[in-house]
Amino acid sequence: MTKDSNEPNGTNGDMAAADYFATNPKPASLDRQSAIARAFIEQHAHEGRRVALVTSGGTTVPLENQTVRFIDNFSAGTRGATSAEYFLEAGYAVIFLHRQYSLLPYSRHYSHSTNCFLDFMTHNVAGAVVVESEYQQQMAKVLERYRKAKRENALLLLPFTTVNEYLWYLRELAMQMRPLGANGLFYLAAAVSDFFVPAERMVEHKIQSSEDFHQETTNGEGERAPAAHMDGKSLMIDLDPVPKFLKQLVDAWAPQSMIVSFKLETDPALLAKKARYALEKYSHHLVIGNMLSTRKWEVLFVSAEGGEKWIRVPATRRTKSLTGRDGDIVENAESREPAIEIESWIVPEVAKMHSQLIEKAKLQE
Ligand code: PAZ
Repeated sequence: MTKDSNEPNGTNGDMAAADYFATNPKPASLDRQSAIARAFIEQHAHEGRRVALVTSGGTTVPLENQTVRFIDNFSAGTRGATSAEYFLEAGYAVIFLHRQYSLLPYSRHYSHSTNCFLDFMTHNVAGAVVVESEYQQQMAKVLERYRKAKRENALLLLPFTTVNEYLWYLRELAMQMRPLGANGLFYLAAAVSDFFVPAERMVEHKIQSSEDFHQETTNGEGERAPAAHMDGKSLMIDLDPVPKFLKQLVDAWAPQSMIVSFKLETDPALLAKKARYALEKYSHHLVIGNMLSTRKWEVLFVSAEGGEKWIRVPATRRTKSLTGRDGDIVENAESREPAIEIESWIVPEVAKMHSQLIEKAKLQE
C-alpha cells in the first residue's frame, strides 16, 4: 500500500492535489496543532536554528467513516525516530510528524525492546523502584539528550493516523516553514499509502459481511459505488490513487527548503533506477533509496550534486539459540544486525548537504 506517494500523478498532478484538499476533510486538530507549530518555528527562526520536518511511520487508509477496518503498512517508524535524534544532536529543531503510537525519539530505546518497560526496572534494598544496573549507563545518556531537547524546546511531536491527516499536515507545516527559507529541511521518511478512499466514496458505517445485512452499493445515479463494499460473500475494495505531492512541495509549498525523499523497494534491480527517476522528475535535492530487507545497514544516496553513493554500516551476525521443552537447543537462528545505527551516518551527510545549500542560497541573496 505504500510507495511513490511523494511523486506527482502524471500530468494531472497539480490539479489533483488542489482538488484533493477541496474534497477531503480537514482534520479537526489541524488548526490547533498548526498554531503550536507556528510558535515553535518562530522561536527557532528567531534563534537562528535550522528546523527539520521529519515524517515517520505508516499512514492508514480507512475503509469506513466510523472506522472499524483500515489498510495499513509495515513501517514502525524506526528510520524517522532514530533520524530525529541525530538531527537534534546536529543542532536542528525537529518537528516530528509521526504515526500515532509508532516509535518516538528517545522513548524508542525502551518502548518496543522488551515485553514491557517494567523489565528495565527493579527494587533497590530500600524498596524504591530504580533502573536495573545493566541499563543505568545507557539510560543516563539517553535521558541527558532527552532533557536537553526538552530544555531547548527543540522537539515538537505531531501525530497522524490516516493518509488524509498526513497530507493535510504536510501541506500546513510546509506553509508554516516557509519563512525559514533555506534553513528548513524536509526529511520524508514516512511510508505513505499510494491509494486511498476519497471522502465521497467512503461508507459511513461498518461494512456488513453477512449477506442478510448488506448495504446499498451505489450512492445514486451517475455516482461511483463506495470504494469498499460487499459483492456476495466477497469484500470488494477499489481504491483511488493518492495525488502525488512532491512536485507541489518542491515548487509551491516549500520552494527554498532542502527536500529529501525516501524510496523503498523490494526488487534490487529497481532501486537505483526509481530513485534516479524521482530525482529527475521533481528536481529536489536528495533521494535516499532503501530496500525493505537491508534498510538498516545500507541506503543509496542519489543527488544532482553528489551522484550516486551507497552508505553501508557493518553488520554483525547474531546467533540465537531456540530451546525445546526440556531445555535442549533445538535450533540456532541467525540474524543480521547493524553494528551501528545507519542514521548516525545518514543524518550528518544530509546536514552537510544542507549546509552547502544554505551557503549557496546566501550567495544568491
Ligand atoms: O519505519 P521503518 O524504519 O520501519 O521503515 C523506514 C522506511 C522504509 C519506511 C523509510 O526508510 C522509507 O523508505 N520511506 C519511504 C517509503 C516510500 O514511500 O517509498
